[in-house]
Amino acid sequence: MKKFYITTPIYYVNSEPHIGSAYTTIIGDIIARYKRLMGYDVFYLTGTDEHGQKIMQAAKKQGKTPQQLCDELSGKFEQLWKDLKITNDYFIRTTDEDHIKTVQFFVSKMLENGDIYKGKYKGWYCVPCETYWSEDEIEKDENNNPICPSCHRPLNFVEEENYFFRLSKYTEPLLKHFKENPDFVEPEFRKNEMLKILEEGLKDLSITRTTFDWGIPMPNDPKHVIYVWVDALINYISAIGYGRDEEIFKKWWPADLHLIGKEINRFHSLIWPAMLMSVGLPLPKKIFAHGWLTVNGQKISKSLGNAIDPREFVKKYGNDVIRYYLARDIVFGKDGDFSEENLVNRLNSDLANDYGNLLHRTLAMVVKNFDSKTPTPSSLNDSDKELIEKFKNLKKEYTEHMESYKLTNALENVWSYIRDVNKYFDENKPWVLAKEGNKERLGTILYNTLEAFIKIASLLLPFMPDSSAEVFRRLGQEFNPEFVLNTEWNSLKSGANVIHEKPLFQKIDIKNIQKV
Ligand code: ME8
Repeated sequence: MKKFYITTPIYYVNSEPHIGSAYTTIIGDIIARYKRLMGYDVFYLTGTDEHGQKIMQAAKKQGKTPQQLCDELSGKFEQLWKDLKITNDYFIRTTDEDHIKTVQFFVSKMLENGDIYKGKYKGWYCVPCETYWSEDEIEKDENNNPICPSCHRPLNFVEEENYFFRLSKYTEPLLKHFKENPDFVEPEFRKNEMLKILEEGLKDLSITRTTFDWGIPMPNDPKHVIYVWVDALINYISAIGYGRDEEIFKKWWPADLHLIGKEINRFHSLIWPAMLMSVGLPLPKKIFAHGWLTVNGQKISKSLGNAIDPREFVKKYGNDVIRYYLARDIVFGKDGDFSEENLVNRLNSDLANDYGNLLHRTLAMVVKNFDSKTPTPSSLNDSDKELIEKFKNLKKEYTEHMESYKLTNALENVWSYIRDVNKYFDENKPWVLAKEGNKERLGTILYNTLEAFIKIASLLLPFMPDSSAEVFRRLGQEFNPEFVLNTEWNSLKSGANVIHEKPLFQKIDIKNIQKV
């Protein structure tokens, strides 16, 4: 069986999860479910990043110990993913005993390989980003104070004796890897940003701190704690048993896809691969850096009060609607705006109108004319054959787009087909055939429409698992991956009992909604 190992970033537990963290985790879930549908053995990993100065400061502010804060918030992330029906196979916490040991094991190997040396760090540090910045990288605010070039918040000056990783040594090997593996980092414009940094040459990286202690002790010198990013990146291999269970580790590593936001690309595409080269491990196959969401045009931030809890949306619209909207409206890879109004428009036009309504009409006719039993098709005419042919094209286009993570395009393909099925239904006028008593032709049209639905619901299963399950139930079918793996037009059993209930999706009048 082919394997697929996919990861999300592990989220900081200094604040509650919001729609941004949910975005990556939902997209990861769509890809994981798609791969399972295609017959892969999938391992989907997510978790929480719990060490470092940022968490320590957040705990202090709330009068808690860092461990208390981590336990509380990590639990909230884990619960949210359950509520959102995320199918992660494991949830890693960097305060797990196994992870701590693995990080020390990994860093010991880097030490043994001569890639770590002691030096003095003098420079800038951004606590919210947990990132070091050199003098030539920083920006200044209107009062000439240094600010972070990534998050634009004030920087701290750090002067400490630290251990350094010889990152500079890996500039050339990384350049070679990028050239030999042109799809290593996607999208292409993000890869080019990384190539630019590589071409300028990497600088050695400070990988320990001594001025606080909320971290994993350096194995050879426990006064130092390991830099939170080094600790965090190792999660991708500690979760699958690196240094503990060779068999499991070999089964899953290298990762097939690290899914991340664009702001942490440098860590994943340059520092992490260099760390892996240092200990002699293969590199992940792909890093995909997606864009950032704004909410109604504004940056997501606690101070703006728009760090919305995804649960509120799910309560109001349902899980599938949020998933569909995020994958359909936010072009994967680009920045995008989360707007409740656009979400309602998608719900009304794509889901209620194009998709749910046709199923509703078809099932009503099966109930009325065939005693709620799936009819038996008879000979096919040109319009039937065209519908079948179009499905074969859809399957091909959908798969190509899903394999290259063009999720928006894959959904556009499915909706173009849904509109074709609507057209097929309307042009064949089954209501006229019913009136004329032409059961043979009527049965064929209804069968073909339902068969199209079982295939559409299967292709939509990764995006909208609940409504797809509902379509199978209403068509009296147990889900079977063959519905889509096989392009033959005979998935539906004639005579199966169908169920006609309220439409799958209810339209909402945007004027009447109280915005979340
Ligand atoms: O960076 N739009 O954790 P983090 C889209 N612990 N995605 C967003 C987003 C937004 N507005 N806001 C957050 C860290 N994200 C580190 C990672 S990995 C070894 C360590 C998503 O809690 C996006 O995936 O700040 C981004 O990369 C991630 O959350 C950052 O989460």
